[in-house]
Amino acid sequence: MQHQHIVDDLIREIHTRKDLPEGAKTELLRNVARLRDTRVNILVTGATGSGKSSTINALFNTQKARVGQGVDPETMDIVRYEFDNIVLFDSPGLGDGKEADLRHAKNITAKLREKDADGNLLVDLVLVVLDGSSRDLGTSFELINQVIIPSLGDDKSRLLVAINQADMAMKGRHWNHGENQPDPTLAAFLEEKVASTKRRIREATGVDVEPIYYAAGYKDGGQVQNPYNLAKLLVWMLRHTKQEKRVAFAQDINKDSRMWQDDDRRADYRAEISASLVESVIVGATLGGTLGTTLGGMIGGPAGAAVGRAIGTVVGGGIALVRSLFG
Ligand SMILES: Nc1nc2c(ncn2[C@@H]2O[C@H](COP(=O)(O)OP(=O)(O)OP(=O)(O)O)[C@@H](O)[C@H]2O)c(=O)[nH]1
Ligand SMILES: [Mg+2]
Repeated sequence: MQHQHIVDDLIREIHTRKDLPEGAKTELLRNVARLRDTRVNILVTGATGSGKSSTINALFNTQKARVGQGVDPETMDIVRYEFDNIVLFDSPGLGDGKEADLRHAKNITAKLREKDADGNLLVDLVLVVLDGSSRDLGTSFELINQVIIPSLGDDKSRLLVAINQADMAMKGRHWNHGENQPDPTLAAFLEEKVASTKRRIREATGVDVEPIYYAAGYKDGGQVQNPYNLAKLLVWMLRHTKQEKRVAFAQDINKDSRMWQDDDRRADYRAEISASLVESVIVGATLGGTLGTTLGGMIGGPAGAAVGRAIGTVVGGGIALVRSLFG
């Protein structure tokens, strides 16, 4: 399928710059072209009905998801969605009966231990979606504490735990539909859910996670509820992804601004997303700041500073869409 890639915008932008020396242009173009191949692999798991599909649809540009959709050959239960730069594995959690649970646990363990062609762990991030409307999250803690955490290896930072359906946590009460946010009673209830989730994982495994709550939202006939705290979820996902790989999100995230509007306002999540994506592109374009010969020779002097500024503007222009979405 032919469609616009942010790398194409960047390349066009670099070509039109008059203030960049030819050598620098060549080098930037070569580095930027490589960004097209950046892959971030995300495993999404959680109980049936927790909202895995809704979360995927809200976060990403789902018309593309259908294109690459297929069943993972090794694991019949894990559905694979391929976007341009993000690859998603959608796996059932536990709670489907003893036999199915064993199979799911095996599949998840294998996926988390899988290595890519370079010998690195394939899965960059595992997002566990908890159903915030459920009073008994025991099965999800079993999944996290007994299946996922033991399969992560030494680096536990791949794990992200998020409580979905925040709007339904008190059976739909205390949700302010006009403002699309919880009222103070529900917010306090959700905070307690976050704290107890953190506690239950730490007590069982010694691992510290920073859970968040959000709502993926829904469309139900004429009824539409936009997501809540989805930008916060994306911030958390970006923080858990290696900086040089974050650029993958710039290409594939949902470009509908309504998805990113409503959140708890405890931080400027959209500004962080924008800065994080721009930074990631700059790091990629300049090869992690180490730079190649041409650019490297210029950095340090006044010419280097000018090139540095130019790169900033090139990237800013090249991912204008991201900046217009997130400010
Ligand atoms: N009110 C509300 N409903 C939600 C939210 N997220 C998902 N839902 C609803 O919850 C139901 C299940 O959502 P899915 O996204 O299909 O859940 P899933 O985890 O993919 O489920 P399986 O694929 O069956 O394992 C659907 O009816 C969604 O519309 C939310 O944030 N708020
Ligand atoms: Mg689903």
